Amino acid sequence: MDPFSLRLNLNSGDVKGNNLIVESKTLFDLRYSIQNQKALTKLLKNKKDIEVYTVSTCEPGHTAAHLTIHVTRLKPGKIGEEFFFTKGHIHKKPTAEWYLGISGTGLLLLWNKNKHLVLPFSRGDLIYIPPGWAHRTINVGDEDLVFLSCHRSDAGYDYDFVVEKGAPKRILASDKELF
Ligand code: S6P
Ligand code: ZN
Repeated sequence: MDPFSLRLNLNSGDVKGNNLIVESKTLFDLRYSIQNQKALTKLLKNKKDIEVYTVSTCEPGHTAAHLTIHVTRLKPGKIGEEFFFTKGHIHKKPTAEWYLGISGTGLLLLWNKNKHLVLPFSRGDLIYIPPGWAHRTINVGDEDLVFLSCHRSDAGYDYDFVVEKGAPKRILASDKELF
Protein backbone atom coordinates (compact mmCIF):
# COMPACT_ATOMS: atom_id res chain seq x y z
CA MET A 1 0.00 0.00 0.00
CA ASP A 2 1.24 3.50 -0.81
CA PRO A 3 0.95 6.38 1.66
CA PHE A 4 -1.96 8.72 1.04
CA SER A 5 -3.51 11.85 2.54
CA LEU A 6 -6.94 13.23 3.35
CA ARG A 7 -7.85 16.90 3.75
CA LEU A 8 -9.48 18.05 6.99
CA ASN A 9 -10.69 21.65 7.16
CA LEU A 10 -9.99 22.55 10.79
CA ASN A 11 -12.54 25.38 10.73
CA SER A 12 -15.51 23.69 9.12
CA GLY A 13 -14.62 20.13 10.16
CA ASP A 14 -15.23 18.92 6.62
CA VAL A 15 -13.04 16.04 5.55
CA LYS A 16 -12.35 15.07 1.95
CA GLY A 17 -10.40 12.41 0.16
CA ASN A 18 -10.53 8.99 -1.39
CA ASN A 19 -11.14 5.97 0.83
CA LEU A 20 -13.74 7.80 2.92
CA ILE A 21 -17.08 6.19 3.74
CA VAL A 22 -19.79 8.45 5.17
CA GLU A 23 -22.52 6.94 7.35
CA SER A 24 -25.45 8.70 8.90
CA LYS A 25 -27.35 7.94 12.12
CA THR A 26 -30.90 9.16 12.66
CA LEU A 27 -33.31 9.36 15.59
CA PHE A 28 -34.87 6.15 14.29
CA ASP A 29 -31.45 4.42 14.48
CA LEU A 30 -31.13 5.64 18.09
CA ARG A 31 -34.67 4.68 19.11
CA TYR A 32 -33.63 1.91 21.53
CA SER A 33 -31.19 4.25 23.29
CA ILE A 34 -33.74 7.00 23.84
CA GLN A 35 -35.50 7.01 27.19
CA ASN A 36 -38.13 9.66 26.54
CA GLN A 37 -40.20 7.89 23.88
CA LYS A 38 -42.97 10.50 24.10
CA ALA A 39 -40.50 13.26 23.19
CA LEU A 40 -39.19 11.08 20.35
CA THR A 41 -42.68 10.58 18.92
CA LYS A 42 -43.30 14.32 19.20
CA LEU A 43 -40.06 15.16 17.36
CA LEU A 44 -40.86 12.72 14.56
CA LYS A 45 -44.43 13.91 14.17
CA ASN A 46 -44.89 15.08 10.56
CA LYS A 47 -41.28 14.10 9.78
CA LYS A 48 -39.95 10.92 8.20
CA ASP A 49 -36.82 10.93 10.36
CA ILE A 50 -34.14 13.33 11.66
CA GLU A 51 -30.41 12.94 11.09
CA VAL A 52 -28.44 13.20 14.36
CA TYR A 53 -24.87 12.59 13.20
CA THR A 54 -22.62 11.53 10.36
CA VAL A 55 -19.38 9.62 10.62
CA SER A 56 -16.75 9.82 7.85
CA THR A 57 -14.44 6.82 8.13
CA CYS A 58 -11.14 5.93 6.55
CA GLU A 59 -10.09 2.35 7.24
CA PRO A 60 -6.97 1.63 5.20
CA GLY A 61 -6.96 -2.07 6.22
CA HIS A 62 -8.75 -4.38 8.65
CA THR A 63 -5.84 -5.76 10.65
CA ALA A 64 -3.98 -4.68 13.79
CA ALA A 65 -1.27 -3.26 11.53
CA HIS A 66 -3.58 -0.43 10.43
CA LEU A 67 -5.15 2.60 12.08
CA THR A 68 -8.72 3.71 11.38
CA ILE A 69 -9.80 7.33 11.66
CA HIS A 70 -13.30 8.80 11.83
CA VAL A 71 -14.62 12.34 11.74
CA THR A 72 -17.97 12.60 13.52
CA ARG A 73 -20.34 15.55 13.05
CA LEU A 74 -22.98 15.49 15.79
CA LYS A 75 -25.84 17.96 15.42
CA PRO A 76 -27.16 20.14 18.24
CA GLY A 77 -30.59 19.26 19.56
CA LYS A 78 -32.56 17.62 22.34
CA ILE A 79 -35.04 14.78 22.72
CA GLY A 80 -37.15 16.28 25.46
CA GLU A 81 -34.54 17.39 28.00
CA GLU A 82 -31.77 15.07 26.79
CA PHE A 83 -29.07 16.43 24.47
CA PHE A 84 -28.34 14.65 21.19
CA PHE A 85 -25.75 11.91 21.66
CA THR A 86 -23.95 9.21 19.73
CA LYS A 87 -25.16 5.66 20.18
CA GLY A 88 -22.06 4.67 22.13
CA HIS A 89 -20.04 1.47 22.04
CA ILE A 90 -17.16 -0.45 23.51
CA HIS A 91 -14.51 -1.87 21.22
CA LYS A 92 -14.71 -5.66 20.93
CA LYS A 93 -10.99 -6.04 21.35
CA PRO A 94 -9.68 -4.15 24.38
CA THR A 95 -7.88 -1.51 22.35
CA ALA A 96 -7.44 2.21 23.00
CA GLU A 97 -8.71 5.20 21.06
CA TRP A 98 -7.75 8.88 20.78
CA TYR A 99 -10.36 11.63 20.41
CA LEU A 100 -9.58 15.17 19.21
CA GLY A 101 -12.19 17.95 19.41
CA ILE A 102 -12.36 20.11 16.27
CA SER A 103 -15.37 22.36 16.85
CA GLY A 104 -18.47 22.80 18.95
CA THR A 105 -19.16 22.16 22.63
CA GLY A 106 -19.59 18.66 23.94
CA LEU A 107 -19.02 16.10 26.62
CA LEU A 108 -17.47 12.68 26.42
CA LEU A 109 -19.04 10.03 28.63
CA LEU A 110 -16.66 7.17 29.41
CA TRP A 111 -17.36 4.11 31.51
CA ASN A 112 -16.11 0.70 32.51
CA LYS A 113 -17.32 -1.92 35.01
CA ASN A 114 -16.42 0.17 38.02
CA LYS A 115 -16.99 3.83 37.24
CA HIS A 116 -17.96 6.51 34.77
CA LEU A 117 -16.52 9.91 33.88
CA VAL A 118 -17.95 12.90 32.01
CA LEU A 119 -15.19 14.99 30.41
CA PRO A 120 -15.57 18.37 28.69
CA PHE A 121 -14.90 17.88 24.98
CA SER A 122 -14.41 20.87 22.69
CA ARG A 123 -11.97 22.18 20.09
CA GLY A 124 -8.41 21.23 21.01
CA ASP A 125 -9.27 18.65 23.66
CA LEU A 126 -7.30 15.47 23.09
CA ILE A 127 -8.73 12.60 25.08
CA TYR A 128 -7.20 9.17 25.50
CA ILE A 129 -9.73 6.35 25.90
CA PRO A 130 -7.92 3.40 27.46
CA PRO A 131 -8.76 -0.20 26.47
CA GLY A 132 -12.00 -1.46 28.04
CA TRP A 133 -13.81 1.90 28.34
CA ALA A 134 -17.15 2.35 26.59
CA HIS A 135 -17.71 5.83 25.12
CA ARG A 136 -20.52 8.13 24.00
CA THR A 137 -20.35 11.78 22.89
CA ILE A 138 -22.96 14.42 23.73
CA ASN A 139 -23.47 17.78 22.01
CA VAL A 140 -24.40 20.34 24.69
CA GLY A 141 -23.91 23.40 22.44
CA ASP A 142 -25.84 25.23 19.73
CA GLU A 143 -23.53 24.22 16.86
CA ASP A 144 -22.36 20.96 15.35
CA LEU A 145 -19.86 19.09 17.52
CA VAL A 146 -17.09 17.82 15.24
CA PHE A 147 -14.32 15.52 16.37
CA LEU A 148 -11.74 13.11 15.07
CA SER A 149 -11.01 9.69 16.50
CA CYS A 150 -8.34 7.10 15.80
CA HIS A 151 -8.06 3.45 16.82
CA ARG A 152 -6.55 0.14 15.77
CA SER A 153 -8.35 -1.15 12.69
CA ASP A 154 -9.13 -4.59 14.14
CA ALA A 155 -10.78 -3.13 17.30
CA GLY A 156 -14.38 -4.02 16.31
CA TYR A 157 -17.50 -2.43 17.85
CA ASP A 158 -20.00 -3.71 20.41
CA TYR A 159 -23.17 -1.59 20.35
CA ASP A 160 -25.49 -4.15 21.96
CA PHE A 161 -23.57 -3.83 25.22
CA VAL A 162 -24.68 -0.19 25.49
CA VAL A 163 -28.26 -0.73 24.29
CA GLU A 164 -28.82 -3.69 26.64
CA LYS A 165 -27.16 -2.29 29.77
CA GLY A 166 -27.85 1.38 29.06
CA ALA A 167 -25.40 4.23 29.54
CA PRO A 168 -24.57 5.12 33.16
CA LYS A 169 -25.51 8.79 32.66
CA ARG A 170 -27.91 10.80 30.51
CA ILE A 171 -27.00 14.43 29.91
CA LEU A 172 -29.99 16.71 30.37
CA ALA A 173 -30.45 20.46 29.97
CA SER A 174 -30.61 20.66 33.77
CA ASP A 175 -27.07 19.16 34.14
CA LYS A 176 -25.66 22.69 33.91
CA GLU A 177 -22.78 21.96 36.29
CA LEU A 178 -21.29 19.63 33.65
CA PHE A 179 -20.90 22.16 30.83
C1 S6P B 1 -15.16 4.97 16.70
C2 S6P B 1 -15.32 6.25 17.45
C3 S6P B 1 -16.28 7.27 16.81
C4 S6P B 1 -17.75 6.83 16.83
C5 S6P B 1 -18.68 7.92 16.34
C6 S6P B 1 -20.15 7.54 16.37
O1 S6P B 1 -14.41 4.07 17.43
O2 S6P B 1 -15.62 6.03 18.78
O3 S6P B 1 -15.87 7.54 15.52
O4 S6P B 1 -17.94 5.69 16.04
O5 S6P B 1 -18.50 9.08 17.08
O6 S6P B 1 -20.51 6.95 17.56
P1 S6P B 1 -21.14 5.49 17.57
O7 S6P B 1 -21.24 5.13 18.99
O8 S6P B 1 -22.43 5.56 16.85
O9 S6P B 1 -20.15 4.64 16.83
ZN1 ZN C 1 -14.80 4.07 19.61
